[in-house]
Amino acid sequence: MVSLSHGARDAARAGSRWRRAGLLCLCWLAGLVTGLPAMAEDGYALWLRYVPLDAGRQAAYRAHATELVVDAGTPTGRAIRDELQRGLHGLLGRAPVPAARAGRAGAIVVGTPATSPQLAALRLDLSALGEEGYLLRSVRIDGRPATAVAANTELGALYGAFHLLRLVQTAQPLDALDIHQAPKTRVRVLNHWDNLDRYVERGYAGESIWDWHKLPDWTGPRYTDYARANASIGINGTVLNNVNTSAQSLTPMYLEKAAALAGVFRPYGIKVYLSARFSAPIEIGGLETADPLDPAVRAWWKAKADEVYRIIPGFGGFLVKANSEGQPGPQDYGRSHADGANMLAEALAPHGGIVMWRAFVYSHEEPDDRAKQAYTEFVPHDGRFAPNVLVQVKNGAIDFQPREPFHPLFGAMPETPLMMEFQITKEYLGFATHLAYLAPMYAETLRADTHARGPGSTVARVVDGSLEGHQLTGMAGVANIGSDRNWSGSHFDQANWFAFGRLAWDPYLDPEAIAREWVKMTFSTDPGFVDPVVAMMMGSREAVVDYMTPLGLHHLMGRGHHYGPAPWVEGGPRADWTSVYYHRADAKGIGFDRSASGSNAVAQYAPPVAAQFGDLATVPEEFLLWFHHVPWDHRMASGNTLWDELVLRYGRGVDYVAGMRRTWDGLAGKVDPERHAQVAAFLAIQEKEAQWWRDASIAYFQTFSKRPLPAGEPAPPHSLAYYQALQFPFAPGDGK
Ligand code: GCV
Repeated sequence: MVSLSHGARDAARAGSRWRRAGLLCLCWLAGLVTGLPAMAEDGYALWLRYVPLDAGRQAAYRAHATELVVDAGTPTGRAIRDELQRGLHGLLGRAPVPAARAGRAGAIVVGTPATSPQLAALRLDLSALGEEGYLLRSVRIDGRPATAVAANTELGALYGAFHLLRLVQTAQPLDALDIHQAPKTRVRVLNHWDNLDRYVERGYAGESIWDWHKLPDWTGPRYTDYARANASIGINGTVLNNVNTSAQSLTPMYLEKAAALAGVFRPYGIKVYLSARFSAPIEIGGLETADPLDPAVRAWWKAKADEVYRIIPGFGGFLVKANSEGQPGPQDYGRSHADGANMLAEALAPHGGIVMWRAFVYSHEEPDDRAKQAYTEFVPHDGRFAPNVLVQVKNGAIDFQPREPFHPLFGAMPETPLMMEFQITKEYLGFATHLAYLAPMYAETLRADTHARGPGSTVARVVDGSLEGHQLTGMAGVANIGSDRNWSGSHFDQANWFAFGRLAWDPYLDPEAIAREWVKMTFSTDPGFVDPVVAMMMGSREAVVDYMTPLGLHHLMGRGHHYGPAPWVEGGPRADWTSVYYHRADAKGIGFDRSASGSNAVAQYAPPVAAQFGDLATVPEEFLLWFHHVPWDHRMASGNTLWDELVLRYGRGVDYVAGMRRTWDGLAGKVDPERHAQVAAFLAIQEKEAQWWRDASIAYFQTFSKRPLPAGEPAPPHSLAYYQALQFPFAPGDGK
């Protein structure tokens, strides 16, 4: 390394300061000329950038934003006023004038009939909007055109205000508005897998944003921005701590800290929830047992719930991971999940709180196929859960793989409200550096037909309660948020947070439409940018499936940290934490036989689905190796053998990433250089790692198939031993 003297270093620093200053000036000038913002774009503003529109659009929208009438006498009212002022000022270069009553053409009137006499006088029909819905309507007030943002509650009005801003951000007309919106699920929560030491399990965006040490006295502006971002997409709850939790989170000291966060979030309609450790009565309560049927344990939880509500008014409830991956739970005492959940539900019920009881359970002592265990444990308890319990079910039966068939619990517990758990953080899809837009994956599950009550019994209808008439409904997303300046570890991962919120609000939304909104709000409304970027996003998750786990393969990543390919993982404490358990490759073929001749996991689905998945002739190819052990020479729909198809799919995934790089490189002039550079660098990492996945996987599986690669497919550049020897002791996000 070249070493510099102090003097030389100072001179170099001064030189680089001048260079930086020059660069800033240039950026500023470039901003003036191009209309792009002169400030460095670091992604902090998310999709709430509010940068100036072009002059023509500004003029058109200003006519609809002359005055702002909103009762700012409450914290939520102030949040509405501030957001609209800030947003419209940013977008239009001029904020609407605050007014007590609409008196000019082009006023925006926001509120409820109770807070706004002018809205009340319009006699709008708000009856179908519930507590969180809103109406955006072009109206006339005293003969002058105005825009009404009306709701039954201030929170509904806040959601409506964000919708109005979204319309402007995405260049939609405001002339003839008549938009009714109400969320289709009730509990729309982020699950933070954040520990009290700020380590984030499966987190790839830096340390936790919760600065527990400085709470409750310091609540920095980032918490408000977190609340704004979530409210803008309809998220109304956050579970602050990891499901693998410490009982410390329930001590008064930490409750006070959580209360400070709840205070910041409250005006934005975001409730605070906590993960509760089932053995807390022992660890912080001094009891000798946590048996849910023990009266002293029940009394302890009742007192704890009372205390939590005293400290955190409006608290949402508890999330529980029990008897899963070593966590304590009711089965430690021979009790059921329902016994455990109902004990907590009873403690929370007087306060209106809920329990989100996770169905992510499996045990290495249980020899049955891991994919079957949740169903086996939960279905017998259908109808036994208290009314304020939601059973929280991951989208698939294994664990957030790049592709899984829908979880067989959906449709199988008609008497129990089931909430969806999606993973936003990309534990199994390349961490933060791979560009994978997840809405198509979420939608694929939501649109899947369980056939529980005949055709059309989609997972979305289970989740929104319409299939069985449940009122308590919800969706959880495992957050990808950390203290990185851009929140999510990469610019494109912000899209997954956004899409989760939009789909939790309305599980029937179109992933492409969501992507289009997000790109316009986050980057640019230029169709020359939006169209190629949306197209690239839409295929990006399928590309990950191709280069990591094509044709229904799953769980083939590095042990523990889950980084990179490792289909050779075997041995260790439990078979269901190895790759060989899942792919079962041998001289004959590859895949997990879950048909009637194998584990018969297919039988957990309704008969038409079981028949489709269970038959090699009808199973969709994307789930082929999930459900069947298939000979290497099996003929695929393409006419290729299975082996050739597998190799080609790996390559197809790599090629897609190369294509994304080309697309992105070609967009250099259409996006700020800061974000362009980071995305470009991450795409280069992704291409390198996609190639690694392809090469390592092919090198390994070829030892079983013993077949040549299809013509033109390059051999892996290294030996299998080379890939197997790679170690990543410090890969981020590993469980602790
Ligand atoms: C929070 C997977 C992850 C774990 C996670 C677990 C869960 O196993 O690898 O880190 O633990 O899922 O969802 O509980």
